[in-house]
Amino acid sequence: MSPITIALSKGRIFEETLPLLKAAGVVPRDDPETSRKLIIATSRPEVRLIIVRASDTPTYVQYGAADMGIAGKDVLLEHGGDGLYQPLDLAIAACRMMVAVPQGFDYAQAVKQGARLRVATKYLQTAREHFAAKGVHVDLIKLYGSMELAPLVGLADAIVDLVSSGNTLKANNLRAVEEIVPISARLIINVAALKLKRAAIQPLIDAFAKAVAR
Ligand code: PRT
Ligand code: MG
Repeated sequence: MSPITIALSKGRIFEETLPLLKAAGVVPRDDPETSRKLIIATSRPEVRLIIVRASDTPTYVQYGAADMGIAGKDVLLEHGGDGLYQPLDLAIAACRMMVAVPQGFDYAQAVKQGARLRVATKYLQTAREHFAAKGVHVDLIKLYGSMELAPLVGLADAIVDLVSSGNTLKANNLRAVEEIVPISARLIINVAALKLKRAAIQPLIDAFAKAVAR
């Protein structure tokens, strides 16, 4: 069997992928939360995992450093998807990408008046497209995390961020005013690897698909 490398980020993607891997007969030999290893062997000698930053997963797969990987739709929208085959919505790590503002800010009114909004986000591409499609004028400010802080200290009028329980917004006196896109994690496959290693990759896709459908 051809060796197969799967790129995953630790945290929720890794945890929620474990049952899918198990359904494919793949059990990691180490836990990335406790081990410092970035390459993890599995119960199947031809399958190994590499642990990457969530936003780097598509890059490893695009260049073939990993044959396949699991990445959030948010990350894929920013990446663009070049060189990636995306056969499966895994329905894990689900959340929504939303526009949020401070409790006291009248977003609908600001939009109606054609105000120019300062929006802080990690998701420049997706935010740019969203506001352009709505005809809302925005100055986007790139942040790498903790977007919720930006409106509280006057850096921005609004943020674009992921929301799952809504607790983070609530704890910071923010409210979601608009959904941009529902998010979940997708299986991504290097297009060339799919052709060259189909015999090894297809059974993994099939096992994941079966586990997702259950
Ligand atoms: O943490 P790091 O900076 O390394 O990278 P990352 O934040 O991109 O990775 P990680 O592991 O946190 O997230 C991986 C993927 O999980 C993301 O790309 C999403 O596709 C998905 N996901 C699902 C989420 C959430 N739910 C989520 N709630 N990613 C982040 N969040 C954050 C959100 O940004 C906000 O700060 O959780 C906070 C909101 O959560 P609630 O429950 O308070 O609403
Ligand atoms: Mg995170």
